[in-house]
Amino acid sequence: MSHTNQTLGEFIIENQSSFKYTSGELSRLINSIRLAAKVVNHEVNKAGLVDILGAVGDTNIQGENQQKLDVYANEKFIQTMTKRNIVCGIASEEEDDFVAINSQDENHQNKYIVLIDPLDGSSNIDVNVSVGTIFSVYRRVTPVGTPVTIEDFLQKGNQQVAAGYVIYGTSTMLVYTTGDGVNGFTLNPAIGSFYLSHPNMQFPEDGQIYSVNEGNYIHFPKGIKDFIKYCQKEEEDRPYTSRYIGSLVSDFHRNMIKGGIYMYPKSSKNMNGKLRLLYECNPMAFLAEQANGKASDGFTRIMDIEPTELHERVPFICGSKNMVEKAEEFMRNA
Ligand code: P6P
Repeated sequence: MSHTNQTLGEFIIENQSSFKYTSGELSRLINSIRLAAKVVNHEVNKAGLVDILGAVGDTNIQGENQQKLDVYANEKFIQTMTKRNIVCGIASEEEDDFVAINSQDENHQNKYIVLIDPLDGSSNIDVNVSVGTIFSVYRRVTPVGTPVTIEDFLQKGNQQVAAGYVIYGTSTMLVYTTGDGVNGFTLNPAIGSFYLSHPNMQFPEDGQIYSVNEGNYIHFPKGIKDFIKYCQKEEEDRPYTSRYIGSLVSDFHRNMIKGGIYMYPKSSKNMNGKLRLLYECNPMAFLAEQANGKASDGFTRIMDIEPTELHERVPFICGSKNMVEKAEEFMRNA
């Protein structure tokens, strides 16, 4: 099949057999994420009209309760995945504990679990900056036929079977991997279909962009400070360009296309950094590695970190392989 104008649905069908666990359930799961992405996209794009439609907590002109968009996104993703009767449990940044999905699966036969950040960077919505949804998919490890437990969620990132993000930007894209490379699909809002626009996405091995909140510079470890000064030094292909928009999905997406590094290090203010291991760092690390990039906490591969709790945070360095390795070198030698 010609890949020009291939829809996400056609791509899933064409590539179904290449997925080693192929049984169609993962395809149906990706399809449920596709539906939720379109529903959330519609609401995110209306956000600027909230004054007309009613502020959060009010009832809008349709008489609907105006919800915070991250709460809305959380509900929509959980709802669509539940209805497809594929997952046995979901963990979310918006939920204190994991949500066991038993509604249509009273015999606990479903074998996938999903972890999501339903609307990362949602504080940017008020200033019209792109935001994103991040998702991570595993097979359960406890016996099928029993209720899902926390053990199913505390798996290392190297056990992921799929991961991806939706970026609600100048266009809305779904970018994901099932372990066979990274592909990007752009939504045509006129007809509500995603089209393969970025096949086989790859991080350039080198880049000229570094993304970090330099307002925290004085709180960073010495190795990170040394790497930032390296990026700014007038020599060879430097100084690099600093680009940081406070939205992980957007900074990651730009760096994957152009080459670059994103860092959210630990600091004296955030001893483990800010980003969550299970539903931010692991899925972005899976994508990065599948796109010839790299992701670590400065010393350890992100996907090899043993999780201990659902919402734990880790320092995060991710992007073009040579840039991540240079940052790791400064961290080792600090
Ligand atoms: P800071 C958004 O809240 C987020 O989780 C990421 O998307 C973003 O890169 C980071 O936090 C921004 O955090 O502390 O620099 O504002």
